[in-house]
Amino acid sequence: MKITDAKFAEGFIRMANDGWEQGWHERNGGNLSYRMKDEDVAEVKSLLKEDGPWNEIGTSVPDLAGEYFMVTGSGKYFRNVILDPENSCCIVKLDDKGEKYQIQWGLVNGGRPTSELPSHLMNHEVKKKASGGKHRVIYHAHTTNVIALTFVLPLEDEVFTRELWEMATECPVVFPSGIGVVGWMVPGGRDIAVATSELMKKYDVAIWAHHGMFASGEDFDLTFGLMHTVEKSAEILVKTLSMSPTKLQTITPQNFRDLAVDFNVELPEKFLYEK
Ligand code: 2HA
Ligand code: ZN
Repeated sequence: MKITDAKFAEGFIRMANDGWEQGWHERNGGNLSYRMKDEDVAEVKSLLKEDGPWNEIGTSVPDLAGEYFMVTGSGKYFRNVILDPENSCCIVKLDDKGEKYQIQWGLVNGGRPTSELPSHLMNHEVKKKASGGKHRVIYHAHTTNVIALTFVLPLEDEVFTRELWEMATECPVVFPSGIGVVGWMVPGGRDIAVATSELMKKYDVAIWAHHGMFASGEDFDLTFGLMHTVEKSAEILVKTLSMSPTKLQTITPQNFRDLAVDFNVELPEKFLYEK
């Protein structure tokens, strides 16, 4: 058996390729991580190497101590994941303090896990707690239309959530808790990881102004679907704004309240302001 034959690895590779095909991963843009289940680890354990060096994560995630993650590599291209997964991805184990990682598989030509490892792991730590252990996937993509909107909309959670909810009826059902927004920050470090993971306590989606998006979910389908839904809604908004700065009609706050009842979702009133 090869690691890439394991169901979780197949799902990981397929999702990376789906993102590439959407056009969200120019060059080495974007990154993906999966918090492995005990049964995933058991399935591939005999193929993992436990003698590699331990490296600093750059932040501390004690609630993830000892856990295993499949992640894309720093500087690696999403378009190559499906062709050469062993060179583009890795499996890392965290130490018993949640401060260091060891590469146990992959990155066969050298390299490190994604430059956004601090953000991925801090988001995993927050979402693991908030979801009672259910969330396992963190996905960062350079979604074109969402990025475009960060140049013209106020960088406020309320505005992005409401505008994106309005552009497609399914949106409030797919992301009822809303979307958080981080103003422009230097990527790759602990500060942006802290800011993003704060938002992830409340939301499953965080936008990085002029950069891209983070999404969190229980599995590959739900997390990719979430990213796809938000970006599709942003595309409709970009098209609408390109035709006209004003809408002739839209989904109203009362429409959202009615939808919430029938679809059994809770839509926070802070997003249903009068304009
Ligand atoms: O290049 O997307 O945010 C990977 C990235 C950094
Ligand atoms: Zn990025």
